[in-house]
Amino acid sequence: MRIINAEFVKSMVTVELVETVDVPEICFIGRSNVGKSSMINSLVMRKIARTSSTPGATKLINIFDVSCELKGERKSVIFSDFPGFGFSKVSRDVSRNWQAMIENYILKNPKIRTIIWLFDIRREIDELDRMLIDWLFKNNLEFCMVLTKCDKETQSNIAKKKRVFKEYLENRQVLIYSAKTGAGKKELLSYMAEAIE
Ligand SMILES: Nc1nc2c(ncn2[C@@H]2O[C@H](COP(=O)(O)OP(=O)(O)O)[C@@H](O)[C@H]2O)c(=O)[nH]1
Ligand SMILES: [Mg+2]
Repeated sequence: MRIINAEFVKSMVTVELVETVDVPEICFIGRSNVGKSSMINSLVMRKIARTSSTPGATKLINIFDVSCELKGERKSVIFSDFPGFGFSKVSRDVSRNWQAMIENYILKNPKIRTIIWLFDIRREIDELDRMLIDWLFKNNLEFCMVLTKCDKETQSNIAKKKRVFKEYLENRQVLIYSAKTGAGKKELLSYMAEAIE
């Protein structure tokens, strides 16, 4: 899959769904500051998503229309950049709202082909992550864990962490990514191509 162009469409608060018919969608979720916006920018090779070193900056779902070439054909895909969850400064209520928002949005949107779950490679899985994993499994949602900022780890640590997380996720695929070096981009694009085919 090759990305040709990408445009920002809109920001949404909640249940309002993207009205475009028959366009497959890929969601990007994960903690604040994990690198969601940076990943989108690096995938589309344009600065369309706002990045920030201040955690919790994105409070809306940002929708991008991405056009790509897949097996010689031009296709449209929606990328949706979700607000981060689990930031310690947000109150319990905000966390609950976030949960209600993604639950609503994801469960009511049949066009979603997969969820890219970004996870900072330097972190460990905590209770909030476990809740997310349970929710993904319980609802039979297609997802892929992507270990971000892998430029911050040694090759041997990367391999070790990939193995541990993979085992934890009942042998699902775990990918790595660096928006800084482009590591893992090819593999992530192939995974996404498979998901939208
Ligand atoms: N070293 C490194 N830093 C990154 C990477 N991706 C994002 N960052 C940094 O992490 C911070 C948060 O990134 P951002 O994309 O805004 O995260 P978001 O809140 O998940 O959208 C920014 O300071 C980025 O420059 C990466 O792959 N490697
Ligand atoms: Mg962001």
